Amino acid sequence: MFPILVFPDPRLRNIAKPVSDIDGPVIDTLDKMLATMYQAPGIGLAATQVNLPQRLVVIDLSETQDKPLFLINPEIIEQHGETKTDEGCLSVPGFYEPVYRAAELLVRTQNREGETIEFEADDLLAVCIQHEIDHLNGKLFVDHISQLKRSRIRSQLLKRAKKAEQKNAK
Ligand code: QAP
Ligand code: CO
Repeated sequence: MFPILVFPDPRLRNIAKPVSDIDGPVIDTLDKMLATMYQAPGIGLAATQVNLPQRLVVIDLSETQDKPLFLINPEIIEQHGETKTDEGCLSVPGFYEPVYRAAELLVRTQNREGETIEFEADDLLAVCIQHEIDHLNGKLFVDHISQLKRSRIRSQLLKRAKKAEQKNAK
């Protein structure tokens, strides 16, 4: 399992680099990311969140944690409409805020087998893909909400981190 970075950790601002070879080490990273996400539990995790600046995403929207999607170098090539969803993030634990996103996407990505595929996404999957690609670009859902809400979330998470640190020092 990987430790997950928490906002406002500056490493969440790293821009991830394209993955050139989909080989054993990349598959191992994807599997470890999936285990980290399932354990949390969450529905989406980008490599940036575990301090790996590579363009890798895992998503599983199923309740049974048995329908994983692996996205390598994902790109949105078309987007349509608008939708508003309450979003959360494993890197912003305990906070949920509404975010506007495109409602429908055409996505191009490589899969675990290294094939380039295209597919359409809507509903929660479309929202999740936009949220995860944001991570690869150093962006967080809190960048889409008001500055006031973002700064409140930042102070609360810093306060929580300091309390945890004090506890660990005892
Ligand atoms: C991104 O988020 C997402 O605050 C994935 O205490 C979320 O898996 C896309 C989580 C919503 C679209 C809609 C959050 C777990 C998990 C928390 C997640 C928490 C524990 C978030
Ligand atoms: Co997130």
